[in-house]
Amino acid sequence: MIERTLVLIKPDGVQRGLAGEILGRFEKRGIKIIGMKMVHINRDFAEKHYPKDMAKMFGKKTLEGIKEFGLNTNKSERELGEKTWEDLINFITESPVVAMVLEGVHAIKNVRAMVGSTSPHEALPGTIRGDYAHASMTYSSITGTGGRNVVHASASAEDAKREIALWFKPEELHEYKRADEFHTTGG
Ligand code: FUP
Repeated sequence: MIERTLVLIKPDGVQRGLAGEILGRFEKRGIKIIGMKMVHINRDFAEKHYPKDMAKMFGKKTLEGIKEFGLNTNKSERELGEKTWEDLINFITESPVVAMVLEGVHAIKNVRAMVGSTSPHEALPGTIRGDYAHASMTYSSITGTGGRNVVHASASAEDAKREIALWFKPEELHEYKRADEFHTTGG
C-alpha cells in the first residue's frame, strides 16, 4: 500500500515562489520526499512527459468548455487540441520546474486529492490548485497561455511508474527514516 508518485511544481509555481509552500504541505501530511531536483526541461523531454496524442483529449475538452461557457469558435476540434498541446509544451519548458518523488500510504490518490481538479476553476479550496490558481483550462486554451495549474501529480500507478522512470535515475531516489514515521505510517 506504500506507493511512490511523481510531483512537479510547474514553471508558474516556481516563478511565483510557491515551491516551499507546496512541498511543505506534503511534508506536513507525513508524505516523504524521496527524490527532488530543479530541472529546466527541453522540448524533447516535455514531449515524453506530455505525449502529442494528448492533443486529441485537449481538443475534445476545449470544445466542451467553449460550449459550456456559451462561446463560439471557427476552429476544428483537432486545431484546438494541437494548439492547446503546443501551448502546454511551451509553458512547461519556459523555466525550471521542481520535480519530486513522494512516498506514502496510497500516495497516488492522496497526492492527487491534495492537488485538486485539473482545471483550477473547478479545484476546491484547500487543494493546491484551488488555493493558488483560478483560471479555467478553457480560458488558457482560448488565450494561449498554457494550462498554468501550478502542479502535476501522477494520475495512476501506471503513470507514476512511467513518470518516475522518466524523471529520476534509481540512484536519485533515497531511503531514509523520518522522525515522525512511527505516527504517520507505523514505520
Ligand atoms: P492532470 O492529470 O490533472 O495533469 O490533467 P490532464 O492529464 O488532463 O492534463 C495534463 C495537463 O494538460 C494539465 F495539467 C494541464 C494541461 N491541460 C491544458 O492545458 N488544457 C486542457 O484542456 C486540459 C489540460
